[in-house]
Amino acid sequence: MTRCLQLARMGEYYVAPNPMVGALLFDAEGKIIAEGWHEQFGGPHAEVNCFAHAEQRGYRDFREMTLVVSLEPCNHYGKTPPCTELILRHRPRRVVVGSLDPNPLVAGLGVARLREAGIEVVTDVLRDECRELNKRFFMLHEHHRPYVIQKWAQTADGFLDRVRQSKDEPVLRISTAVTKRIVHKMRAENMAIMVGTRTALLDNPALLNTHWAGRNPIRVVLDRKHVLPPDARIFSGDAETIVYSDNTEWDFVLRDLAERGIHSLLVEGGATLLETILRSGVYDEVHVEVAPEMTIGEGVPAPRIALRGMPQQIDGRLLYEWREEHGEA
Ligand code: AOF
Ligand code: ZN
Repeated sequence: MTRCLQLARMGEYYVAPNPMVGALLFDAEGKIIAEGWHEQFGGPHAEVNCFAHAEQRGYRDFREMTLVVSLEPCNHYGKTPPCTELILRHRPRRVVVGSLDPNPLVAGLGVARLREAGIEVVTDVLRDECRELNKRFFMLHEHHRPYVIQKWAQTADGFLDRVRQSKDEPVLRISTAVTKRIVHKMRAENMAIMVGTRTALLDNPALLNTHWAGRNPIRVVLDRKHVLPPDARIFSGDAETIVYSDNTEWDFVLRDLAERGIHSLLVEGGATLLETILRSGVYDEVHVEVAPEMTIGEGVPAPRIALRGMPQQIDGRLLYEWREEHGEA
């Protein structure tokens, strides 16, 4: 199963909102004879690629074999046919499953189908690790909202930026070239990225992922008063943009994003939006970058929250990152 988790990760950045899934087959002697993973959204599932790999290598008889897969095999017609049917055609002796699939179209039905057909099924092997790998996918299906990560950078004296009146005054650069890359990695890891009105106006960010593998995130912006100009960079044609103006309540935004199938949201500011979400209590992680030698005396205060845990030190910056366990409305 540890190997399946490694295989699953090969699909990172390319499968969302589907889960990352890895599969392998081992023979009666316990030797791994084939591996596969879910490589791309809409593409074949891990099990399909695994059996295809085995067949490529000349294997035709799977009756003494064990199939290991990090997520319960699906039993529904989605973009691809049910993996349970493929498994029943090949009839391995045993199927070992990491975690059950929270997707209501699958949940428990895949395992039940295999058992009814007389295949031995073992479940919950490294279940916690399998759930952790797909924490975003599980959040969407179990809590009907995206997994939320709040992220900001602040000076040593606790400011996000200088106070600026127009976008002609440049934003304060706190991140370095290296930590900027880490931010783009986070943009690649999450399906959507969100900012408030002032940030969209004053910073005029494009919010794309140009420095890491994978896709651009879907951009989400609040614009209650319809003040964002159509030529704001957030509306550039490079990625989709969702604007909330009539209803900008956090609960509503989360529910709406979930209905659109968005399983993860990175909130990049500004101060008002970050504070609102921190106060709501409905978020999952916080990532804060501190420039330990930069002080500006006055400016836009960073959220007043005690930084937790041991920071990583990267390129002269301190990176704090912690998890919230409550996260529920
Ligand atoms: C698996 N193995 O590798 C994946 C699974 O639209 P489809 O056909 O791609 O189905 C997507 C759903 O199938 C997804 O939400 C999840 O429940 C399951 N994904 N299942 O057995 C895989 N990617
Ligand atoms: Zn499947």
